[in-house]
Amino acid sequence: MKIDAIILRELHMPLVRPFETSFGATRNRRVLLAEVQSEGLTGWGECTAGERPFFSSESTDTAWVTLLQELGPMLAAASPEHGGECPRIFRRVRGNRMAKAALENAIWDLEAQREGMPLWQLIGGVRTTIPCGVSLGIQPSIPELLAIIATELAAGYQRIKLKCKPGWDLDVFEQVRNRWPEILLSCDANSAYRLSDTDHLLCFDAFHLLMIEQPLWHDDFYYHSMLQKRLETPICLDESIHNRRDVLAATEMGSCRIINIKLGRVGGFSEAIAVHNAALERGIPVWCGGMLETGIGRSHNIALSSLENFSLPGDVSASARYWAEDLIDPPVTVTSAGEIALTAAAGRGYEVRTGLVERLTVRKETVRSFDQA
Ligand code: OSB
Ligand code: MG
Repeated sequence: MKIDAIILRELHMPLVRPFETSFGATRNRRVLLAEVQSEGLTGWGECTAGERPFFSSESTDTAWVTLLQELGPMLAAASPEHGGECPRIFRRVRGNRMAKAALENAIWDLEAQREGMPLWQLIGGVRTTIPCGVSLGIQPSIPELLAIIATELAAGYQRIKLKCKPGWDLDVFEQVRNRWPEILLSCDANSAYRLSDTDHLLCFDAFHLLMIEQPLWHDDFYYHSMLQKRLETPICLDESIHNRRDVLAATEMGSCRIINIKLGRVGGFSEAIAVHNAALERGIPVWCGGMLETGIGRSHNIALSSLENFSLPGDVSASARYWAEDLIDPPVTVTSAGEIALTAAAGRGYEVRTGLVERLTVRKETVRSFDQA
């Protein structure tokens, strides 16, 4: 398909409540969207880079420059027929996976629209509903956290994930487990611990967590494998997994028993599917992570979650948990059974509210293709 225009936008959107992890708090999102126009259709992608390079080395600003100067012109010159061609188109650019994913996912969205089929079916999805959990940030106090958990369980969510760090872990798990002995409960440290914390981490086993996500270094497999040997609780890797080869390394070394897949972290649908398939072949269950996306990134996460091996509840939840007004129509809703239903609509399955997008845009630039440059 001929690429007629690639438009980058930065939108400012306040979260309905701040989200705090072991690496910091987010109140206002600087959202980077890619709009790819082709033959009368528009595909949308969202870059999941954070405002600061604290989760990964990318940030809103690094992704903006990379998209505008490198990836955008490469895509404009390529006329891809399929989203799956994007990794080859971008191959000379190292890393910058969240920036790449914004464009690649927009091409998959376009391709699904062109084929008149739902994006989730185009990628080979088989689930018609996906199980949902919530990721709860570090709170000012344990009673405040307990009140939020009660609300989310009443809404139907199937799994509660608690952000943790030294000083916000064992006491929290104990009080949550005292009140809810049976719920699916997990935690996510975002690399807040070191191997020297092993004795402390072994105490997590008492709370029968479904998993502990990324306890150690963001770029590590080896020390996680040493920890997993001693820990009963399954380790789930998030930050460490960037591609299919990482799945092979992590599973061969025994670094984890579960994998979190994020479209941005692995560079888009092609690699996310490859990671999914590699995990499936090795008997490793996966689930879809979240990066505080707007409805655009969320719609892509929903499509991804329809693949066979997404057997555990993900961090993909309702629009209203993040935004007063989401960028899509209808907003994402979750049933009282804690599920999101896939729809039969072509493409991403949710209309983009272009008027609202325009109103929230603070920066907008059109990619200049190489032949114009
Ligand atoms: O580690 O999964 C993470 C948010 C920002 C950065 C990293 C993570 C998260 C979340 C939020 O856990 C998931 C969501 O609700 O979108
Ligand atoms: Mg995580």
